[in-house]
Amino acid sequence: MVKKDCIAMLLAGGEGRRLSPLTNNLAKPAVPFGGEYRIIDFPLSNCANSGIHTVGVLTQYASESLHTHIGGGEPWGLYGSNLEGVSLLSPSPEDPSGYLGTADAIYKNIDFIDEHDPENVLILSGDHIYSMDYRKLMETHMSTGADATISVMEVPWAEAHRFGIIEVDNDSSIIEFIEKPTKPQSNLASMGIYLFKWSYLREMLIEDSHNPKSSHDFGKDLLPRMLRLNGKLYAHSFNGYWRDVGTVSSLWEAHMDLLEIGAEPQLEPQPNAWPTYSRDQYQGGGRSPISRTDDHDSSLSHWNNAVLGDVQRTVVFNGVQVAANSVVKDSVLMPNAKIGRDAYVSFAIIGEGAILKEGVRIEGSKDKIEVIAPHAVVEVHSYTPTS
Ligand code: ADQ
Ligand code: ADP
Repeated sequence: MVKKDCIAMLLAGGEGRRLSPLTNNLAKPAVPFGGEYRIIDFPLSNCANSGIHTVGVLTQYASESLHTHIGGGEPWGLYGSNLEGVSLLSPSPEDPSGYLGTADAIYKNIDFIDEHDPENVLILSGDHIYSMDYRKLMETHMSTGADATISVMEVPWAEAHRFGIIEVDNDSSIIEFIEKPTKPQSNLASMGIYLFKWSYLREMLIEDSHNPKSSHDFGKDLLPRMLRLNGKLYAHSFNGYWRDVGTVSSLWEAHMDLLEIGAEPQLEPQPNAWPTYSRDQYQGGGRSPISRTDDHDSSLSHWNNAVLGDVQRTVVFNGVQVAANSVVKDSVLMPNAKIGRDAYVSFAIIGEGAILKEGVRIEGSKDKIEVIAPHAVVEVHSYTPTS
């Protein structure tokens, strides 16, 4: 067998508590995004576009939602023999503890990776919105001869505490890594996208598995341990659009970015050369790329909608209904959401299939985005805003 340069392992098993109630019955990577996508479409499309044809997807929490969406990998062109395409990797039923942390999820799939015998393993997250050519990360990794290369970018200082924070030397070698520091000393954040030499990662995973004090997480345990042992860790700077959408406000903001003139071309730098694939467009028989409608302060409209009310600065998914005489502003209407007559919605995410009855008023603010759970039925008198 020819040794592969690289396979990808996509972490998609986290509970996504910070996205609750959108993740009550749904894995975070399966949460709808951008009118017709689900979050995981972005890393999967990046793999396909970067020529990475073997992708293991590690699922655990609400795994059925992801398995249904990913299926055999056809929408992304990621299917084929048993050594190519997408493989859905859930914890073995004989393993009652499941995947304890992100590193444990990879550790428990060492056999799967060994079967492919790759030189390098790319570790990805299922909760990021971005377009990225992983081949550029690979170039950095090969040119430094690193054991591990971490993709990094500067984030706003106010957000830095949400990320793994990195300090680098002049030559981009990493000298410090602190997971989610309360007082960040730098705003250079790990994007949670790692490229490892497989022989190196394999050894470190086995060592970590014997450590009873470890939570078996890349950010909390593996990366700091690698630095302590003088591993050769380098940073690769990414300059494009990238957002971690693991919280309600970041998910809302990434949707508003789609509506901003300028952000969209960044997200899809060359729509034809770097398409984002999804199951909906695959089954719907055609691609309707992320697009803006200019009639209403740039809201996004997609097929099968019936929008009669006044909708402004809002991302509208497939199958949405907005009845006459209602107002929706600065919001996200997820698939098949229904807004009744005389309703008023602002700064809110209305979950998939949720129904707002006549006259309901949901009023969030920039600092407090209101969320209506998927499939909730909200009546005028039953709704209390979250405090
Ligand atoms: P977080 O985003 O907080 O930080 P987390 O959400 O826990 O990391 O996990 C990342 C991915 O792994 C998610 O896609 C999640 O679904 C998945 N996952 C979590 N636990 C899992 C498990 N037990 N089994 C399988 N999959 C699991 C991470 C890094 C930070 C970095 C940010 C960037 O730890 O250092 O800055 O990502 O977004
Ligand atoms: P504009 O786009 O100029 O802000 P709108 O007609 O969208 O005008 O809304 C004006 C204000 O009226 C809003 O800020 C809101 O407080 C109120 N409003 C509009 N529609 C409704 C509604 N259906 N129910 C309650 N209040 C509403």
